[in-house]
Amino acid sequence: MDRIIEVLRDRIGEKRLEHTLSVVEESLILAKKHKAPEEKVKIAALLHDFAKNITLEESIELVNKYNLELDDITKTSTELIHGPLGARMVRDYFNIGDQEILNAITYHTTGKENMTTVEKIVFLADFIEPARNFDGIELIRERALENLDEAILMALDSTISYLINKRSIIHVNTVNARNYLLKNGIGE
Ligand code: DGI
Ligand code: FE
Ligand code: FE
Repeated sequence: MDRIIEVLRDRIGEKRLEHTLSVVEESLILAKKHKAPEEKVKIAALLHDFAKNITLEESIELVNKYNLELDDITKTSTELIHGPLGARMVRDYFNIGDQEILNAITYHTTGKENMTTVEKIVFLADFIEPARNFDGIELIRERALENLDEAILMALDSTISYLINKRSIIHVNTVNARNYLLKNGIGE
């Protein structure tokens, strides 16, 4: 853990490390509440923004170096690249092979259809960690303790509204994540 934190401090800087540690803390609260494997959640949360402070140009170089196959929308945005690229990088840096951890990192920004509890928790913890502040966040924080799906739906609605207001492209995974919850009912 200490070694990972030192590598992280070096890569993403002190401020992003603070955010990361808040996400770890938040995700452990959610893991306890929803009976998810705490060690997995912790590792995924700790590494979720590993590829965050990388320029688009350098990100694309790394994507090519790792032969990562990404769709065209993802490749045009550092916001969308850093999840999948980060997952590939931590496989390399820390020899992490657990697919659920890697998926939680890959999809932490957009979400996806049919997420596991670990994936849901990392997605939400990133969204509601204490330093985040936007309209409606308190309600999402409360719901996250009771019903992960409901809280994720609220988070996705908020992100989609934000993206529409900015006239940004909405990634298909973001839409699929939301449609899946609406189609399949709000579970636990
Ligand atoms: O990396 P963080 O800042 O901690 O948080 P994050 O990985 O959730 O990234 C949030 C950013 O990603 C936020 O500015 C909104 C953006 N984003 C989320 N979903 C989509 C998206 N951007 C686009 N273009 N399309 C999406 O579907
Ligand atoms: Fe992120
Ligand atoms: Fe984050």
